[in-house]
Amino acid sequence: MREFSLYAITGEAFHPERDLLEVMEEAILGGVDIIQLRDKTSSKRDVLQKAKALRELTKKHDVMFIVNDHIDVALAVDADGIHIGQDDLPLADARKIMGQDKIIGISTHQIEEAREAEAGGADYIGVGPIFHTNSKVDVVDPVTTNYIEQVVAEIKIPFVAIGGIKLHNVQQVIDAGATRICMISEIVGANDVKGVCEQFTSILSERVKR
Ligand code: 3NM
Repeated sequence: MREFSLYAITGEAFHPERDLLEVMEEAILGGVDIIQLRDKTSSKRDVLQKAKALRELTKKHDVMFIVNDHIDVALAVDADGIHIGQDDLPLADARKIMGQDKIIGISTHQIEEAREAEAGGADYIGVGPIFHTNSKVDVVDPVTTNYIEQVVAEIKIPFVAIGGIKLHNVQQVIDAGATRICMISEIVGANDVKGVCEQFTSILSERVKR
C-alpha cells in the first residue's frame, strides 16, 4: 500500500451540525492521507451513499479510501480497501473476496493478534486503544504505549496507533515508535478541522526528519 501517516475515521456524532463531506474535505486539506468511512448505525443503503460520495472526494484529492466492515460497499464503490475488527469476517475470507490488490487493515489489541494479522497477509494493523476512548463501544481497556513498543520490536507490516490520541498526548505515541496515527474525535470533532490536521501533520513530519 502507499505510504501514509495521518489517518482520519469518520464520526458524524462528533459534528451533528456539519456535513460529512465538508468535514472530511477539511481534514484532507489539512494533510490527512487516508480516510475510513465508519458507520455502525446507518442502513446499508445510507452507508453506500456516503461511501460513493467519499470515494469521489478522495479520488479528487488523491488520498486513500477505506470502508469499515462493509465489504460489499467497499467493492461497489471501488474503495482502496477495508478495515475489519477481530469479530468481523476472518482475514482469509476477506482476502478471497477483496482480491490481492486491495488493502485489508485489521484492528489488534494484543501482540498475538498482531502476529496473526501479519502472518495472514494483512496490509496494515490498528494498534490500540492506546488511551481511553469514548468513540468505540465495547472497546477493550487501554493497551498503553507498551503495546506500540511490542509491535515496533516484532511486527514488520505498517501499523497505525489509535484510541484516545489527542494533540496533547501524541508525543507519547511518537516517542513509543509510532509513525502513523489514526483518530476520530480529535479530528472530526474539532472546531478547526483543517488547523488540527495541519498541527498533526507538522508534528509527524518533524519526527520523520529527526
Ligand atoms: N478503534 P478516538 S479505538 C475506532 O483500539 C477505534 O481498535 C480502536 O476514536 C481500537 O480517536 C477507536 O476518538 C476509536 O479515540 C478511536
